[in-house]
Amino acid sequence: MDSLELLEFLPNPAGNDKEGEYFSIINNANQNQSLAGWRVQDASGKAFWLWGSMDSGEVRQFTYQQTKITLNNQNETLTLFNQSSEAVDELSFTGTVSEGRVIKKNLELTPELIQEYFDPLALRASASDTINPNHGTISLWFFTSLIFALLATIVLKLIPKTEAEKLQDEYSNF
Ligand SMILES: [Ca+2]
Repeated sequence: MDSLELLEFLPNPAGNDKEGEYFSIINNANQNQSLAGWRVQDASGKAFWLWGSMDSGEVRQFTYQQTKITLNNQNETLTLFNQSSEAVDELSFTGTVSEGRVIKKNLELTPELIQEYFDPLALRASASDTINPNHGTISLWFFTSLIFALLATIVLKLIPKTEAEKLQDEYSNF
């Protein structure tokens, strides 16, 4: 089983993109993993070959200074290939990413969800100079909204029907 995974990347850092862009990789195996022959490729096909090895649980960050891979602020995909050139992991986003937003997998965002939530959030962040982009807060806001929506759905289903609604149901059967 392949043990390395793309953990996150920052395509649009505050300030100079070339100084702040990075992606990071985690070794999820319970043992040391050699990186020889592994590579990360961006949407344009530019590759960065990894080297050395990573301990179990270790996270390693690769900056633009090392990789020379320019991460797109729009529609970027990073793919991790193992030593057999098999694509073992992928991390991507569509649309325009707001400044400071870290792309991660843990919210399991589908392309549809990203389009629905990502672009409005980008607009919201750029609409006011006083807003300091904070991806942690935005993620929390997003997550809280999801939980409230879920709870609301559950509660509505649990509320017993009133007599009026029952009559209405019977009436609609005729
Ligand atoms: Ca960029």
